[in-house]
Amino acid sequence: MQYVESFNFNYPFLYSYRRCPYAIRARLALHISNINYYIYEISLKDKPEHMISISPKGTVPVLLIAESIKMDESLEIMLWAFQQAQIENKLIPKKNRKEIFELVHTNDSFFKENLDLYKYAQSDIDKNKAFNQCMTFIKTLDIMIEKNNGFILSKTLSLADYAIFAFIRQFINVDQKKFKDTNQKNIEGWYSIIQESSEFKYIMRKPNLF
Ligand SMILES: N[C@@H](CCC(=O)N[C@@H](CS)C(=O)NCC(=O)O)C(=O)O
Repeated sequence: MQYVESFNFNYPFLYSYRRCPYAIRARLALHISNINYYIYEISLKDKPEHMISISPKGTVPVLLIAESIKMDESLEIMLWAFQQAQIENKLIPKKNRKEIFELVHTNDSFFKENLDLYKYAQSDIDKNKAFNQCMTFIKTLDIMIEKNNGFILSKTLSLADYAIFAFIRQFINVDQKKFKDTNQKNIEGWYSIIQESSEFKYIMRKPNLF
């Protein structure tokens, strides 16, 4: 997969924001599905009029396909990409489907809400409370990774790993030492495998370096 150098409706067009965890999961899915696409890095403070006109809720990622089909939910983009590459059965095995979507839902609701509380807490009490709430989800993942020998649901990556990773990354980066002190060895190993992967490095390249 490559980022397309200049705008061209022959390729899907992605409005993105480099550090946004939703945009990261969409870019990871497009990348591992070998889809070439044009990427437009937005400023959250000055969103393109065209993006708002096609998706008034104003969030990224937004993927446009062939001028007319729009997807403005990161999970929808992931599923579309996996279907194009015919890798849905590998990344969303039937036997784990329910569990995968339940975990991603917990990530996107409970974990994300507490992550925001943790990031923006006004007092140490609030910060610690939110941290501990986040840790309940992290500990669940840690146990699953240990049980499944490497990734959340099996020995290989699934949609759950790709969809959840960037949120855990944000959590760890709020205070790396505080996280390290909790000694979640399995999550640490899982995190470094994805963080160090060529796929993740590629999709995190700064747009002006493409
Ligand atoms: N449910 C959406 C959520 C996307 C989302 O909230 N993205 C954030 C950036 S991380 C955003 O664009 N926020 C709009 C803003 O900050 O103005 C998805 O999964 O794509």
